[in-house]
Amino acid sequence: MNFGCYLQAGKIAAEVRDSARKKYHVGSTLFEICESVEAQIRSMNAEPAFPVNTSVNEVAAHYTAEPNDATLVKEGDVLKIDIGVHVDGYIADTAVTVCYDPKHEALVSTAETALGEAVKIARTNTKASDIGRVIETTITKFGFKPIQNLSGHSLQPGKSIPNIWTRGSSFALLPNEAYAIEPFVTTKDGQGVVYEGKTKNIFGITSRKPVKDKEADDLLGIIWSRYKTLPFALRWLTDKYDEKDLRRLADMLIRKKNVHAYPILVEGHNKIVVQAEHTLIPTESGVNIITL
Ligand SMILES: [Co+2]
Repeated sequence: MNFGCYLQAGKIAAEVRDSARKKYHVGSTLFEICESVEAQIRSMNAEPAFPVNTSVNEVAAHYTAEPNDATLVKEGDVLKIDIGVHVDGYIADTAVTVCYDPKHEALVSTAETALGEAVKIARTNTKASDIGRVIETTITKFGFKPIQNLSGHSLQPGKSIPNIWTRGSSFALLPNEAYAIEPFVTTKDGQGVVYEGKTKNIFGITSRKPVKDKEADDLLGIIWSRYKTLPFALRWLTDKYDEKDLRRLADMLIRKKNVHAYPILVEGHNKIVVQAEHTLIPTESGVNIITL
C-alpha cells in the first residue's frame, strides 16, 4: 500500500472532476467529453483507471463514448461523469452529476448530501451496513429513492458498500484500505433498481489464453501491455486499428471469453439517476478523503 500514490491519484481525480463540473457540456458530444477528461488526467502524469463514464439520464452507469460517438448532451440532460485515476496502480474514483435544469437540482443535491453524511461516519471499524443505512435514510428523507443494487466498493476488488440498509452480515472498514462510496439516487417513481442494457462499450481482459488467430492475439497482447486487467474502451485502440477491424477482433475476443464486455446499467422504470462519489482511506486516527 503506497499512501503517496493514493493521495496523488486522489488529488488529480478531484481536480479533473471539478473542472468537469464547471464546464458547460450542452452541445458537446460524449466523445469530446470523455477524451478531454482523459487527456487532462494524462496531462498530469496519471492514467485513467477506467474509461470515463458519461451516463445520461436513465442510464445510471457504465456508458463510455464509442469511437467518434456523436451523442450530444442536450439541454435538460442529467449527465453523470465518473472518473477513475491511477498512479502506479493505486486508484482514486470520484463522480459528479452535471445538469443545467433547475427541475433536477434537488435530486442532484440529494446524492451530494447522502455522500456527505456517509463520509462523516466512515472511519476505521465503521460497518458498511451503517454507511448504507445513512445513505438510504438521507435519500428517503428528501423524498427520493436509492438505487439498491448499485454500491460503493473497496478499491482492492471484492467488497461492496451498499446504498441501502441491509440485514445480516456486514464488514467493517479497515485502516489504510481505500473505499469508494457512491450513492446513486432516482426519483420516487423510479424502481430503485438498475438492469443491464444492451449497449456495451467498456471491456476488460479476463483471460490471456491465445485464441490462435494472429490478429486477435496481437490485439490481446496490446490490450494487456497497456491496460492489464483494467477496463478499457475501443476508442483507446483506434491509434492502432481502424474501427471496423477493431470491432471484428474485439468481438472475437469476447466470443472466446478473453475479454468481458460490461453492459450499461439502466434504471428499471427509465427514470433519471444521479450520482456522487468520493474515495476515502480510513486511518488509525481518522480518515483521508483523497478525492475531496
Ligand atoms: Co466511480
